[in-house]
Amino acid sequence: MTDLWWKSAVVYQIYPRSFADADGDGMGDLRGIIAHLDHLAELGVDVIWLSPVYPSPQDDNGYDITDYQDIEPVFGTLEIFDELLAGVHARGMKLVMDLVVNHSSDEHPWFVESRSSKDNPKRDWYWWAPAREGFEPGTPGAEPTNWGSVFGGPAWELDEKTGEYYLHLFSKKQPDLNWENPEVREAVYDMMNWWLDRGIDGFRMDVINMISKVLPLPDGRVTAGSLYGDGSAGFINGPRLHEFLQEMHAKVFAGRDAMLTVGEMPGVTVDEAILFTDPERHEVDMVFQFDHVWADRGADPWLLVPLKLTNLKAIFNRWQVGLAGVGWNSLYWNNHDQPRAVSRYGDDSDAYRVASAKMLGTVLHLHRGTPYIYQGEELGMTNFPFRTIDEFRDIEALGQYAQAVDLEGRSPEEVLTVLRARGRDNARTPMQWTAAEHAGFTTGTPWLAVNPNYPEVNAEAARNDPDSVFHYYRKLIELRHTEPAVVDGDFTMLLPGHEQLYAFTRRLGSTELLVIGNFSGDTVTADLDDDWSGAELLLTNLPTAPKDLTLEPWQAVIYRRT
Ligand code: TEU
Repeated sequence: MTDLWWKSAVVYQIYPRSFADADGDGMGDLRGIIAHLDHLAELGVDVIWLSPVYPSPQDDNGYDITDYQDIEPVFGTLEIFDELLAGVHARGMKLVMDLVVNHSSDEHPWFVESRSSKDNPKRDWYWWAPAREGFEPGTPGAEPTNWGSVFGGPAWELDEKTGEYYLHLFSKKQPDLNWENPEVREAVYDMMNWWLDRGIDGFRMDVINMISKVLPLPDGRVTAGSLYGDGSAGFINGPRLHEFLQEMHAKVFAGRDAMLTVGEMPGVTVDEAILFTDPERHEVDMVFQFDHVWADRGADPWLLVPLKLTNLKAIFNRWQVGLAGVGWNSLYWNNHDQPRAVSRYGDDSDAYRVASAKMLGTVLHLHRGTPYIYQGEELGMTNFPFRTIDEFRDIEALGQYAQAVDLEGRSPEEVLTVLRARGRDNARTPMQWTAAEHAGFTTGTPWLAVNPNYPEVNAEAARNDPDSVFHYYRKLIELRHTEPAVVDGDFTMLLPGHEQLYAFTRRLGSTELLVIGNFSGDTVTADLDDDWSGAELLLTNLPTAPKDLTLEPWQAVIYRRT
């Protein structure tokens, strides 16, 4: 069992660029993180996941790496990293690094060599292909497949020098590594071992379900109105993925204790996730699935689909039931790629921001799985009031906007409406520490504007206020550490057809927990078959306990009976 320590753990994600700036250059850094470790220790989290801090031209804020075994100078040095690691361990926490090995930066020496000539020994470390038969390189439609890249434009870039194209599922500065080549895999495993030997406690694996591609690379389906084909069937959950993950496990994790591995897997299904997370198969401990964060997106990417609570509940229920016997869930509302949870799923108005942020935390943390908190979520940080496209910095927002507006003829306003609601920069505005200038994030000019609500929404204010989101999250984390039913209890969804209430039970032996969250601004009564009148109220997010399961707007409750 010790092996599965992460079942009772809570993970906190740091996006280093936006967390805390110690040297005044406007960009977060490792010394900034060191200075705030007590904030995390007080919150009570067990693990810190650090988004990439490796040397990088920062085309995709560090998800484009030029050296896997060093620290980006803007963030610090390896010595400062060791200090950070020691500081984390000294507080009884663990540190998990981001592993970005579906692609590297185009400035990585591996790719520089690979592109230098067709017969370079590293040529085959990346995906190179000639123009489509019958096409001149560089002419429209000459790309080896019709795939679009995630950040807009085609997934292939012509390299003039050798006249061939290279594949990049993300930006053209993020060429895909060729995992078919055993030398690539060995180089990655060596690098992982080097970090683990240095003392880190595991990895969050970026788009790890894209490393195996279907051969030969197939064209994707083109939908009306879009310029490119959807190549996902050619690279999501590819034919050798399980083999690669098992090999990685054998060469890196086998024999190491108390590690945590989580695979980020856009498009993963429940059935596949059972296989990935079955401990007997030695692949990964848990995966990030995307079903709930894709629930407000339809076939047309530039139309917002209103979120229905019944849909959200059906998704979570499917994952809870599916991974009940074998496997394990990771639980998250947001991260550095998603808008702020309270703005998306709650109500970020003055009246309900605090209540709804706490309600969302309650519902998420009481599911079966390992909860992930994204920096600032514990303060109830909100989306940024973006007005124009110039205010965005994210390569995804800018690239998708350019494709949609300049090439596909969408109206700027329709595209901006979606970016305001869903753009990744919502999550990337600086962490709000104090009511001082720039929210205490930096003494310089922040690389991305601070949310104007920082005088009210900040860590200092939250720590001083016993009724803050921060202290409520502290209690939720403590509950996971003290109540075994939160960790191991069976999950049963209640009221699946209710559009306002999210209700479920967790049962372990003779202990039963009832969790209800009101996802609305109305007062609503939960009509349950069961009588919970004698149960103990463990936690609620409002000053008053509900009577007869009648919940105030955005109220959440946890009852316990034995
Ligand atoms: O994200 C993977 C991913 O699927 C994203 O495209 C995400 O779904 C999308 O941006 C949501 O709008 C990972 C990282 O988390 C992300 O920050 C990187 O940009 C991406 O991989 C490439 O490394």
